[in-house]
Amino acid sequence: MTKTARAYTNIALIKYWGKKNKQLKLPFTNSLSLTLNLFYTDTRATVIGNNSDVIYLNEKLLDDKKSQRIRNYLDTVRDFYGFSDHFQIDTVNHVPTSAGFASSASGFAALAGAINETKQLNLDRKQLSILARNGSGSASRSVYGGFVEWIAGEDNESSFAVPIDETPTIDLTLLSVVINKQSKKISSTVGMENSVKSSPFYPNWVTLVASEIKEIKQAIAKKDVQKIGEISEHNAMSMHALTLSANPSFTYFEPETIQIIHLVQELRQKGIFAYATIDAGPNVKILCTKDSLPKVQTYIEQQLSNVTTVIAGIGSGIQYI
Ligand code: 2P0
Repeated sequence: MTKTARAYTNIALIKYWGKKNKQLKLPFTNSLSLTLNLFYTDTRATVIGNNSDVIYLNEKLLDDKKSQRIRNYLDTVRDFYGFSDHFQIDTVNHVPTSAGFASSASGFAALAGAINETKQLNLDRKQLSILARNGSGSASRSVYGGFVEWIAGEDNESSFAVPIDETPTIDLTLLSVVINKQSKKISSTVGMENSVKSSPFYPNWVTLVASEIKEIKQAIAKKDVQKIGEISEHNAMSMHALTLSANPSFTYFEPETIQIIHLVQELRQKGIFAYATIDAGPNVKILCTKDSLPKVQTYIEQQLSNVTTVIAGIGSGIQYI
């Protein structure tokens, strides 16, 4: 029986925000992430006789509209490797109730792994990262565990993730603070496109990321968690400045997002280790140490009644089970 591919989600400490090539998902800048052990996707691909793909998510058949992005991706993969098979895709997201993470990173990494397994493509992890990137940019990084850098590259073959430290022994834990609110969603794809097109600060972002990537890699090598926290928070806030400075302006922040940013600043003033990072949504992820985690969690839960928190550690790269 063909194996199932398992991939974990990742949180970018230096964000990917903007493509220089939309079709190939080539980013303007490198990005750097930490793979998490909290949220993973299991995916199995079975070759079927049909001339269309059939997609099951969490054991439910997806309709044409919901499965379109995955079916388009499978067309790309067929083109890429020159085979014509169609697949039944069985994919299951394992996530603690509403942990505040998007599923595209773990989802497309697991799907790339499943096709690699079923079609016996024998891809090495660089090729697998390239294949995952074609599904979703951030998926390129979920091929590896621990700290991972996605090299922007210039074309399909030169844009892939590389491991920095797959099993780091470092005192870092992530607290995801989930705001229980349905906010109006601007997808990452659209949000980054609008930022590239219309934020006057976009060229500065490209320059900033180049220097912050260098600095955070030095901090990772030295296990300097404070520096990692400082750079990560600054990079996240700078990414969100690109949405606010787009024309028309938009933001992923909800009132509670700002409240949590303030609480994180208050915690630091009390001498408690806490740094915030935020993706294309209202939830806040807080970098903590072993020592600060319970204090941060208690403080946030005391101050804000309408949020839930979930703890994540460091996760591993793609596995076949
Ligand atoms: C990241 N995000 O580096 C950034 C930070 C969200 C904010 O990668 O268009 O779903 O499929 O390549 O990977 C989310 O964007 O976008 C993302 P596509 P993706 O994690």
